Amino acid sequence: MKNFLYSLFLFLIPTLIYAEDGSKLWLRYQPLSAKQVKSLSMVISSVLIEEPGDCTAITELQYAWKQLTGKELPVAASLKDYSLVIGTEKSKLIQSLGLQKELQTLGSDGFIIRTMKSKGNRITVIASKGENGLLYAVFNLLRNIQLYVPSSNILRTIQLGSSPFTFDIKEVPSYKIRILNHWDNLDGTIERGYAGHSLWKWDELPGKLSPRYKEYARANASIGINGTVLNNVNASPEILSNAYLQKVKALAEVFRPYGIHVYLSVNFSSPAALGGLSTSDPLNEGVQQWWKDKAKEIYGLIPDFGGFLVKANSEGLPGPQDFGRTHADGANMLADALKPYNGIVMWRAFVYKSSMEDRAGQAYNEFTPLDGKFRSNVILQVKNGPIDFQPREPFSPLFGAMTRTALMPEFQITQEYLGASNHLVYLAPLYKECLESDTYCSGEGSTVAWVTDGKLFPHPLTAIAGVANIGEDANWCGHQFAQANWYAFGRLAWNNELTPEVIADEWIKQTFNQQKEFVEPVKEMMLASREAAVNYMMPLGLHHLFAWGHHYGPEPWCTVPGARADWLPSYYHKADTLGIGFDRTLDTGSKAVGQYFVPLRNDYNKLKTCPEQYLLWFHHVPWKYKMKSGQTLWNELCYTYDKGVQQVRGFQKTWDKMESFVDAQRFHEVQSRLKIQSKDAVWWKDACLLYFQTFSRQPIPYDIERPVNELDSLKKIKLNLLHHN
Ligand code: BDP
Repeated sequence: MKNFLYSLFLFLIPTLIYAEDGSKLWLRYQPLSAKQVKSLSMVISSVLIEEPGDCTAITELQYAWKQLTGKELPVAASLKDYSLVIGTEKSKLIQSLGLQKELQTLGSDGFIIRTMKSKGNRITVIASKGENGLLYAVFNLLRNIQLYVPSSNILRTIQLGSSPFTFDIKEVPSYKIRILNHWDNLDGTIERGYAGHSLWKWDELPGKLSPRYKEYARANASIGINGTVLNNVNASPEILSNAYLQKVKALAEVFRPYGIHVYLSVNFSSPAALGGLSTSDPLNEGVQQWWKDKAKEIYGLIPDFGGFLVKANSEGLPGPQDFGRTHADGANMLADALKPYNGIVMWRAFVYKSSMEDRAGQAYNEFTPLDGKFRSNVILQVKNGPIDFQPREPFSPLFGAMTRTALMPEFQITQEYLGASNHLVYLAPLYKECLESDTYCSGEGSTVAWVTDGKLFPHPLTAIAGVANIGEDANWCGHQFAQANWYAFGRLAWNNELTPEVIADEWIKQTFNQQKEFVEPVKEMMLASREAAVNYMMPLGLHHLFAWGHHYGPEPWCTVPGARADWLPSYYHKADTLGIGFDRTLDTGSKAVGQYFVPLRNDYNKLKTCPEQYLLWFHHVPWKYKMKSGQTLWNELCYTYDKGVQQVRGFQKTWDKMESFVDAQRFHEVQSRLKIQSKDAVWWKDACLLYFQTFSRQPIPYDIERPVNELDSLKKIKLNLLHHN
């Protein structure tokens, strides 16, 4: 009997330990070993709280400490050896440590974590100007403890710390506003959302508060996100009704202790649609007054409300041009209404008309003439590329082109064009590729990061946005690895110099485990995954080959009677018997290449100097054109698609080997999605190659895997995903 119970116990242990569904994200705080707890106590053994009242930073610290060490950190009444001292510049003790001057340089969110001596005691100080800085510091400290204590037994010298057991960290975020954009509709659906319904339970609010609201705020604060736009950019005027504002207020109250400001997407015709006015013309006084009254109402309810996000005159939405006014007229009117309360307007540059003009060049042509015409509390929100969140795009030429206007990058975290929540695609390399791109607007080194974070042009506003991939699924993001994209966006918004490697390393260790045999191969898989997706979907600069109605699978042949040309793949690939690709060159093409600064303009313009990853973005290239590899374009295309397929097979092999390192649920979830990804990669490869082969009239090189599908049957696939194009 005893033996039986013992084996039952052994059998149950793994299930008990391993019952994980991903809901804790990267905030799992796995217990440290006794040895590690001991070594940690040689650095921090009590906390001296120099912050009056409720302080979220302290609550978070105590919660995590208990998870990590099994007990709370004793609160000290006075300074002792190994005290952790936490306080803002208002604290007498912090002032007495001589940190005040330094704190002035850190802005409201920056912080210091420093080991120092005070009155003979060796202490670690966490100091900042305001409470938010303390929160970010605590999360930083906790991250460092998790990342470094387990591997070294003693706390590694962190950053500038000169001897073991010391901290010397000083951080100031790259962007002042680090914001998520939720494309959540008021009916609970999410545009391009792949993790279930919206987190926001509008029907239950404001009376009932889901516990997940607070969890959401914690997760965001832990990676430095400090703003959230709650509703879809395709905004319903209803969001500004008093009934909805009461609901927004309830959410804002949950988020406030975590330093998260709430913003709303607004519909430009709200004065008419909601207010009953006869017009929404931004130069009409009644309209201006309506927005001023609305701003007053909002700030009366939510004093720290952040401002508005606006999609106007884009994809059928109303905007100032409906009244013969400019984007600047529209944005400035809203900015004036928000100004008395320090609110801002994020005005989207994602604007293109159904016209003969190359879509890639339209936003630039629309906005650059308006440079210098926007109020100081307006910031233009620009998607990373000139088209629309494709697997790979060159950076938008608007970056660097508007030196007198604040510009913020918009990235997509949700995988609209990257396999939704079925494909494992780690997006930090995509974000980083854009941020590191040199615009050359002020000579070499004028990267998108520097153009937008205030280093090059000192705008009062700096911001960065990510379209959220969060829904009500237990694991928040649909795919366990999609959590890494939320994490990576936050970390890069905080520090745009971090590398995808470092971020992946942090995420894996906190989300799964620290074992090298697990961390290294999984990291390698993540780092290769974005390029793999480009390879099996749209290599060599191809873009927008997606199926009509949803953006999941391939449909390069797609035709829809009466559809806008620029919503069809053939507009982008332009395949014919001569070659493939969009000619955007100066002499024979759309001239969009001329929107880039020299030397990019020249490099992109010439076939020989155009980077091959953008080749078919800028050029219509003959099938037999010789690539750098020596292969013809057609063969290179085939090899690259095949490479993408093989890479995903490789990810499957990597992951299958990891079974013993991961809890069963998360292991199987990822495993089954990799199977789908593998099949989808073949689907993409076969669809694109078999279709383009009807133009190239060349064989698929015989040394690669043969197609397993018939073009005719691929053409019949219709997925039942309801979305407009
Ligand atoms: C496209 C999406 C569409 C969005 C639009 C936007 O397909 O659902 O409304 O972008 O960003 O990527 O406004």
